[in-house]
Amino acid sequence: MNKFDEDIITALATPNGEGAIAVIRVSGKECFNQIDKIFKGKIPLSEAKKNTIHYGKIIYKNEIIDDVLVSIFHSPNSYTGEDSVEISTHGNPLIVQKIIEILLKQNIRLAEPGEFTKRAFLNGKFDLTQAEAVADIIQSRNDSALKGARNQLNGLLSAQINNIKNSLIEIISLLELELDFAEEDLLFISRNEIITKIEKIIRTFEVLISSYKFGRILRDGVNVAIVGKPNVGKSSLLNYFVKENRAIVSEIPGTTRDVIIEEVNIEGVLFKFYDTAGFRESEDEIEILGVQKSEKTILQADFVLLIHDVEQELDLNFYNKIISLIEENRVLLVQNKIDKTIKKLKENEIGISAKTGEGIEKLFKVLLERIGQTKIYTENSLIINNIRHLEILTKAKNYLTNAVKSIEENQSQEFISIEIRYTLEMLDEIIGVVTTDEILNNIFNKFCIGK
Ligand SMILES: Nc1nc2c(ncn2[C@@H]2O[C@H](COP(=O)(O)OP(=O)(O)OP(=O)(O)O)[C@@H](O)[C@H]2O)c(=O)[nH]1
Ligand SMILES: [Mg+2]
Repeated sequence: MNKFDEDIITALATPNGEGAIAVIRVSGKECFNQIDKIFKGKIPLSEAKKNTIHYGKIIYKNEIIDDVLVSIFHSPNSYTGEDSVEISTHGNPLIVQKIIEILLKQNIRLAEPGEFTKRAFLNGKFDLTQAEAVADIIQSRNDSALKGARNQLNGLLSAQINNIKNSLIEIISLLELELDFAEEDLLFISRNEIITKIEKIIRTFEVLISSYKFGRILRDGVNVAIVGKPNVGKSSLLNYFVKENRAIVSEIPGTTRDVIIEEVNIEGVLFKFYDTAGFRESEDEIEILGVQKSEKTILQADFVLLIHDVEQELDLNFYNKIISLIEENRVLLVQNKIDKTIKKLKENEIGISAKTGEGIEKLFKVLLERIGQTKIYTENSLIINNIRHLEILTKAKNYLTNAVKSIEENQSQEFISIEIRYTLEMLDEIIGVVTTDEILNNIFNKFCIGK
């Protein structure tokens, strides 16, 4: 099973700190023997029935360290695919530290970040996209991101990639058969048929590639800057979103000086709202710094809510200054304080009151529409959120586009099949049929220790 090394590794699998229980993981060939040196239960773990749980004590140099429950998993029926043990201790960091120190004296070493999952991948428990999904599952902070990660762990992306691989392999084998009959000038597959098939695959790639933006937003949240002139109600709006007095609100212009960030979950999508200092010329050094920060926040935002006091005239210079910082279609002009006026808004204008909450549902609706495709991407559709996948799929798409070009230019089959071969290499890289240490390290270093 251990294709890559024979070390036994260990790490704390639960969060550091006090808790009801802590779980220490150990994995590696015949790790039961090593644990038996410090575990005293009814029977030695190495003689116990496969995949069972045992009560006992961790004893080292005659000192009882803790009463523990030990679960044993025999290869291949474990997370890593190797022989593994999970020791559940009382959730005291001191106990955990002691037990790990003792384990390290038993020819066991500390696991690197993601090493358990890396071993699971190398032992064929799942492919690379699924291993990556494990990290996403742990880190998902909203429903949609979690669903996406679950789909990926369930192998939705791998299945899609494997389907595409199969149809490309079919095309290639027919093309290469032609080589054997080169003298007879036979075509085993019509060029038009290849083009139709390849173009269908290119479209699949395009859908996946264009899902990235949405996928990233699902995972990391949408950054929305709340900006405007002083006193228009930016902080009031932030407070309304989070339903508490998070930012100071006052009738004095120039109240907010720093950027205040709050996360809000709207229909399963994570939004990060940035309340900023109001834009105006100021002599006050701190306020000037605040305005500079506001500008920076706009540059990094996915969207800008440009808040305007409905009772005031729109300052076009100011509006143009804001949209010079970010594309216009990422700016939403929001008329605030509509509770104070009987003024009729134009049909496409968004009117709200940060005081009464009027219009805010509509604002959310527009925001969700703007981040887009909420309707196109339904629960089970495949969304990529991983830059590695994005880059590989983009390359794969280019190779296939070249393949189509070769056909259209009537080039011989070698030129077509080489592009298809390159595409296949790309697909293998996604699911991890071929990997390098560098790729693996990049992926697994982002995991936490113990996973
Ligand atoms: N009637 C009414 N008053 C509002 C509304 N929103 C904000 N206000 C009032 O407008 C004043 C300014 O509100 P803030 O939320 O502090 O405005 P701001 O844009 O954060 O101001 P700065 O931080 O100074 O840039 C306060 O007195 C609020 O109570 C609203 O929708 N209706
Ligand atoms: Mg404010």
